[in-house]
Amino acid sequence: MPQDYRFSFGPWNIHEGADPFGPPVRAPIPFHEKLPLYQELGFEGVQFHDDDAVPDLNDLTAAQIADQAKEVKTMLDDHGLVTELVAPRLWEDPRTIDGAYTSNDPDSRAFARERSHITIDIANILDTDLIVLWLAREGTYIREAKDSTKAVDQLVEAINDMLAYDPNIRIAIEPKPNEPMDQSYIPTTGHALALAYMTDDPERLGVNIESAHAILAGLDPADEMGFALARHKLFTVHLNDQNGPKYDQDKAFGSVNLRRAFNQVAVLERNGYGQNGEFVGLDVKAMRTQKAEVAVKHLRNSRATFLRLVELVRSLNDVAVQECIARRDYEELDALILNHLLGVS
Ligand code: 3MF
Ligand code: MG
Repeated sequence: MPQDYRFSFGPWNIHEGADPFGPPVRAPIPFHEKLPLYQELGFEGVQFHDDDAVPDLNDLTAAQIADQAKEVKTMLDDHGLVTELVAPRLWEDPRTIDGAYTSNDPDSRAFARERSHITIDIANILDTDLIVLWLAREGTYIREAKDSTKAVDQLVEAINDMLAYDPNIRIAIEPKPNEPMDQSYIPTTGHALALAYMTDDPERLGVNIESAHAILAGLDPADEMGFALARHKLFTVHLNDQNGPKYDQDKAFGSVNLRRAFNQVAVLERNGYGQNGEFVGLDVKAMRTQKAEVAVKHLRNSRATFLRLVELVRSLNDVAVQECIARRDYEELDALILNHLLGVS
């Protein structure tokens, strides 16, 4: 088994099974009980929302937040885990109902900036320089509600503010075309990277590409990753799978379309992803039907699928592939790939 990849996930990947139409079906597992599961499942990186690390942080003083973050850091050390990233959760507070950085209300925008500073403080204590921005409510339900041009400036200003607040952080934008909004301002990798290059320090900006988000946008996740990798902008990934452009499903990696997963692994592997410390991050949900005692199999399975696909990428007959390409015989190449995935030659 290839062992040269490091894996991560966020504690929200072990969840209670609630969906928009039904309540939780599994008891919540406290954070300290999730931590031992990481190594058991083969993971060493933890992804956090700011309030995964410090719950109810809006009600705490800066000193209290720092104390709690330090406790979490000690817990991680005790379990041999490291923090990969921290993301401000800007979509649940009443003040961010109409968006955070692009809210029409200046008080909401100020709250979002302040909260982002707190996220950065927590990241420093947890010893990571990587901040992820999923711009969840930065968009509209109706086009007339906001000014799309102004929104771009507001997003650039908010990012510049974070870059200035801490000269060491890097920011990975996680694009998603819809949900919870019906239109988001940063729907694709192209939008995210264009925004990155509008900021004061594009070097410190990159993307977090989630397979399902690309599929929701009608795009191929491997090509989205390739676009970012071409300029060393793939700071992290959220691998998962998605059955069509429907609601966000966060299915286990490769579970819908194995070939699409193979191509994501191939583009990562061939571009040296991971060799500069990048993690293979997952953003997967167990099926709601899954009983509590077996509700982490989606993580174990996704990791195992990734590693099996790494082996398949490495064992692909590249000479035969190149011969097909040279002859422009893509039907033969198609068969070659399918047979390789099927384990027949
Ligand atoms: C939503 C997501 C989010 C983000 C997370 C970190 C809950 O579709 O993918 O997961 O990944 O907030 O940015
Ligand atoms: Mg995600």
